Amino acid sequence: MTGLLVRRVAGALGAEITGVDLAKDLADHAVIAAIRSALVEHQVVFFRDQQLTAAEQVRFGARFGPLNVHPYVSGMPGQPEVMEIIKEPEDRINFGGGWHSDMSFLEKPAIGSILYAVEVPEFGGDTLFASQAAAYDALSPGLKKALEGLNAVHSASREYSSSGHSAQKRAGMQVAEADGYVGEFMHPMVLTHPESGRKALYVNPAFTLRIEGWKTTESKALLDYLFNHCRYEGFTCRFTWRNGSIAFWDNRSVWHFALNDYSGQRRHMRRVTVDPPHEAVAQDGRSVAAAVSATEPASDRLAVGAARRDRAAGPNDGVSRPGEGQHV
Ligand SMILES: O=C(O)CCC(=O)C(=O)O
Ligand SMILES: [Fe+2]
Repeated sequence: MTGLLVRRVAGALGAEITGVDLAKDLADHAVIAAIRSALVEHQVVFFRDQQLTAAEQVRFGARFGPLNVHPYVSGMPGQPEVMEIIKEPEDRINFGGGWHSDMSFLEKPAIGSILYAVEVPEFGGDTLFASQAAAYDALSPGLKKALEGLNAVHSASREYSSSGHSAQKRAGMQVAEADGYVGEFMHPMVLTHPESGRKALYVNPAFTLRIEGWKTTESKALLDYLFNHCRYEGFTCRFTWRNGSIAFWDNRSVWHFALNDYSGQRRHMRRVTVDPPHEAVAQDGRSVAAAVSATEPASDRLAVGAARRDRAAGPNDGVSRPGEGQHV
């Protein structure tokens, strides 16, 4: 037992975790394993009343994998992996104000994002999350089959262009415009989660440009259908921030959307972003499968498996019922 309590907040995704102080050095792998396991199961997990310095947030994030340095958004001085997401009262456009999954425009997209609320507006500024695993599950067997094996092309070119939302000038943030060719990367339209085995749709309106090998018009028709399907209210949950709240989401199966309904007020968040494990490269240059990141002790992985087995076998049958949390 780790003392953690995991309580679901909505039908499709989302759980709040209590009983942990994330500012502590969680050298206790069982706690990290339990958080990782809750994240895999619930796709986004929330924490309240935390007090984290940027360095403590980095230490916590690094327990889940190497941290990403954003190619366009400047990090904090001396801490490039910490992004400050700030909307000043005079700013009109917020950051992340459309459905997306973070960093799908990279060759190796980030697996998780950990967002900490430093200062929230008096009202508004909630974040919406949508389960792309639930969106996939709800498709017909016919469309699921049709999507199998299809790849989509993702790029930062639209969103970070001079007219794109992400690259708009904001008083409190430095965001570079994608200049010239920024790369296009293909990802499967259906991702199988490496830890849960669950399938999820992996396309998003911000960064997915087209379906590989399809005409633009064909591509647009299917992507528009999917984008509309994927944001169905029944696949979502909504998080109302307080100072000290944290959301940790799995970009492989979750879209999110930062609401921009607090004009004239300030909102200040801090994010660290978890990359997939770096691939170890053997002496002959081939990549070594099942690479374990430098920041993730091998025992973490074993502990995750063990935590899952314990849950399945223990007095808790793993099924949470309304009003009941799961002690893990
Ligand atoms: O500010 C938010 O609620 C989310 C912004 C966003 O898209 C992100 O941090 O990835
Ligand atoms: Fe985002």
